[in-house]
Amino acid sequence: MNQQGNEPQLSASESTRLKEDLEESGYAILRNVVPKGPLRELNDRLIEAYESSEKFEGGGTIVGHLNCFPGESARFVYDALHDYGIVGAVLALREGKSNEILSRVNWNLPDSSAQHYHMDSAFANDWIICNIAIVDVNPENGPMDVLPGTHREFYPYWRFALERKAKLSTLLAMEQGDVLVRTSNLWHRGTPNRTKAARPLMSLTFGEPSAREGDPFVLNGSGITFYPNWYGNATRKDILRERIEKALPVTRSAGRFVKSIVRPHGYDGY
Ligand SMILES: O=C(O)CCC(=O)C(=O)O
Ligand SMILES: [Fe+2]
Repeated sequence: MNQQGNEPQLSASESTRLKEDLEESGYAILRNVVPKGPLRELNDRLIEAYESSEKFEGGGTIVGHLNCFPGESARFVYDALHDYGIVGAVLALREGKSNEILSRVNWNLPDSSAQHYHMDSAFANDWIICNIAIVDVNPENGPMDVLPGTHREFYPYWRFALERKAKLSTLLAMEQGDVLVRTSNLWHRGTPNRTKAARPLMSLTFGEPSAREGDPFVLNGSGITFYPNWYGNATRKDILRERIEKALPVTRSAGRFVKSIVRPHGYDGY
């Protein structure tokens, strides 16, 4: 991607608000950035691709959260963020750091469960995520739940739990075309989708370590590919684990709690 030269910029007031909100809360929402018509078409394409894709067992299908590379069909979203000045603002915030881009969609299936709260990164190696609402996101179809301010210091899981950080729970309603800009150090989770339609939420990440140089919209071919979110699906054990955690989410939190004490990872994410 061409990230050099004079990028379009946000207005001075939007730029100040973005910086302040990111610092204070760990996220900011910019409204009505991406045009709705092309987003509707993108959603239609995603639905079509999902219906015709080969289904796998486990790999997030039990808890109801999948990932997807949207390929070429999502390039216009990057262009809209670029033209609005969001790309320029993110690059300015990350001056001197790596800014390779990854483009994905979080595909929250009907009847999904809540994810566990997590950060997307290791604390010391943060990046920026722009989440774009491909459809309206409301309390029914699985809004993202964020815990404002939790990006400011590192919480090992035992502290996260004992200090009851989950009380900060804030469900982010978004309209189609809105953009959530957040730091990867902000604790958050996906929530249950109680509707009959999947809820797609796009993400463009800047500086994620697994991102490779080159065009993020031709990654894995330029088509649409669905793949597992967190849970593996290589073995029966992976699938069993996902079933158990769906039925009894406390098994995961208890495991994380103990692990964060006996085997602290320092600044690791998840
Ligand atoms: O789909 C969402 O709302 C959030 C998903 C997420 O945070 C993740 O998979 O890391
Ligand atoms: Fe996440």
